[in-house]
Amino acid sequence: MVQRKKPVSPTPKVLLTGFDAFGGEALNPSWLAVKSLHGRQIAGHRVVAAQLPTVFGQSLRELRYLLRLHQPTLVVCVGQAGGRATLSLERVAINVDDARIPDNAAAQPVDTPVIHGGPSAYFSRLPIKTMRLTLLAADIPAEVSQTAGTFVCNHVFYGLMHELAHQPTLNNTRGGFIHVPWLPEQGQPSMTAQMMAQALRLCVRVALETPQDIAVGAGALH
Ligand code: PCA
Repeated sequence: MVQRKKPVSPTPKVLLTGFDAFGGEALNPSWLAVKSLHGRQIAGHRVVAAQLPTVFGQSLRELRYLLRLHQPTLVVCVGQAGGRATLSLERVAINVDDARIPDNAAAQPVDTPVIHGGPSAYFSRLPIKTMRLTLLAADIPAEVSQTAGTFVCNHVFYGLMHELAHQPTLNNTRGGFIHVPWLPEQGQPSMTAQMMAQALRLCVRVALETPQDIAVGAGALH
């Protein structure tokens, strides 16, 4: 009798993205942090890390390509928020591009929608309250943020959530956005690269293992 091999189902994937340096800075901690997790296994999933350009439009085209290519079960896009002291678990993406500085292709859109005809906003699909409590319990400063700004990070966050809402193959994919502070060498306030990587690892695990977020106030103590 011919022995048929059982089809091997591929390891499910987590897609993490970071950005290239922008605004005249030499590096972007979001990329360094996600890159350090590339290839790791977390809760039975394999992490794929990719860099997006800090460019309106192009960043979203590359993200859409990555989503089609990897069909991840979880997507966490990460960006730098210089001046913030804690890890920011973003709650909401808005349908506005309004750039304070030019992007890396010298574009500076003002008051334009990310997606014409799209809803005003999307909420994160990540369990941000559970993530925050988990991070605080690990002595990592973290907060729920009510705005991801109106630059390329919000643009990518909004585009991600729009894609998850409209692509039937991504209907069950969870996704959202996290901002990280500067690294110590960029300025203050800051967080070390090691702490950022640990924080993202914990966030990925929580997102994979927490089907339903807990309803606690954004300022609740752990
Ligand atoms: N931070 C910028 C864009 C790229 C990044 O890392 C932002 O917060 O929009």
